Amino acid sequence: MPAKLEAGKTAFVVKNAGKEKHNFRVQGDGVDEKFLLDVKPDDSKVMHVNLKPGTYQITCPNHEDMKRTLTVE
Ligand SMILES: [Cu+2]
Repeated sequence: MPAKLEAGKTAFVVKNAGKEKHNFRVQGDGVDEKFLLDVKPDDSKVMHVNLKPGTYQITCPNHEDMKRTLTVE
């Protein structure tokens, strides 16, 4: 996924190409979204969010080492 995005409505298409269940959490600036159910291997889900300019943390709640910082401009 990109490290930077334009502010506004965004759709994250989250594809699980691994062998374990993953989730996708976006946190920051009043936003805290994740999938109700994990994304299974070989499955994909779409998350629609409206992001204001700021810094967001992207994490997988199932795996502590999976994190990214997203900058929205
Ligand atoms: Cu994970």
